[in-house]
Formats: sequence, structure tokens, C-alpha cells
Amino acid sequence: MKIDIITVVPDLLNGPFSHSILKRAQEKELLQVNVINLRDYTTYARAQVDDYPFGGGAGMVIMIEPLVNALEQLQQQTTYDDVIFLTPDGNTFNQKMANQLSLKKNLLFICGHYKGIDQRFRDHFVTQEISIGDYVLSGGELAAAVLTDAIGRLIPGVLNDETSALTDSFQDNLLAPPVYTRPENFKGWSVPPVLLSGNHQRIEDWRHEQAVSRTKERRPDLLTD
Ligand code: 6GU
Repeated sequence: MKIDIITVVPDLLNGPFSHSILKRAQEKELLQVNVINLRDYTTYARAQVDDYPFGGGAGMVIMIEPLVNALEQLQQQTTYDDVIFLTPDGNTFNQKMANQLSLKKNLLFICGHYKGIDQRFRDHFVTQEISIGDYVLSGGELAAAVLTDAIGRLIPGVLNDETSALTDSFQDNLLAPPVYTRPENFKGWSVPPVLLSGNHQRIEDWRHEQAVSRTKERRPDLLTD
């Protein structure tokens, strides 16, 4: 899978994909992430990519021309399954969307900044609009990093048995059960004995019960929809 990310702040996306699971996914060539600086595609002087909103008001708006310019140049190399605009007024991202997007071949993420991007780009080129939650970030970059991580780790072959996504929270609408490791006893706090029993069926049953009770307590909404 390839994920291209258009941004006016490429430096914000330097770190997140260079470590751990996403690093390995790229080394294995299961995932390619390209960060594209919108300023390289401007048609205006001094690499200007934004301007004042028509009608007045606070904040700047990213212009349609550099966006279309960048998109058209990228489309000469790549056919995108989706052009996704990261925006707080988009559909709230969840595990089901991550699962669906992990099956695509090429994705383009557009990061807004300032007051957003010209609505005409959204109307004519964007195929999905996604938010990562009900709060406002300074731009879409951190949201793009969140999506890339959530999607990238689901690409077949990226995770191994140790890191398997099958036991993740949300994968079956349940939160994950508690986990323990050495030592068996720390200052009198001991590990639930069932986990030391060697009885795999009992362990699996216990984990399921724990997942259900944790979900009932913390996220009852997950059990109803
Ligand atoms: Cl995708 N962008 C911005 N700027 N803020 C957000 C968001 C996205 N998702 C939640 N808040």
C-alpha cells in the first residue's frame, strides 16, 4: 500500500513513521509513505499557498490551485482509491474505517491548516472527509499520522503473531482484557492465578469475560451498536 500525504508543514510528519511497526512495514515494502510539501506546487510568488477568505473573517484558506496542481502531478504516477481530507467536520474515524482503508492500494491524504481549504477542492476532488475526534487540532497532520498508523499496522504481513491485530481493542467491538508479565508477585500484587494455570481454554474464557466486563463498565455504547 502507498499513502501520500500533502501538507504545508512536512516537518510535522518526519518522526511518526520512522519507528517500530510502521518502520518495519516500510522496510518490508508492505507500506510506502510519502510526505509532499504543498509549497512545491504553488503557482504564486514566495511559495504562497493560502489567502484571505472571500467575505472576510478570521484565518487563512488554502487555495485550490496548488492543491489541484499537486494532485494532478501525483495522479500521473498513481491512481488513488481515495482522496481523504482530514478535517474536524469529517466522519469520526474508527477501527471499522481503518479495516476498510487497509484493503486499499493507494491513498492520498490532504492536511488542512489555518481555516481549512477552498470548498471547491472538497466538492470536486475529495472522496472522503475524516476527523479523529471532537476536538480541534492546528492542522490535519497529526490526524494523518494517526490514520497512517492505524491503517498501516493492519496491512497483511505487517503484524506477526506477537503483535497480532486480532486481539486489539475494538476489533470485535470489545475492549482488550488486562495483561500481565514478570514478576508473578510484585510487592504483594499478584497476577490472576488463571493466567499461570496453563489451561488455554480457561485463560481464553477469562480474557473474554474480562473484555466484556471492561467494555460494559467503560464503553457500554460499543455493546449496543
Ligand atoms: Cl482531521 N483536523 C483538525 N484540524 N482537527 C481535528 C481533526 C482533523 N480531527 C479532530 N480534530
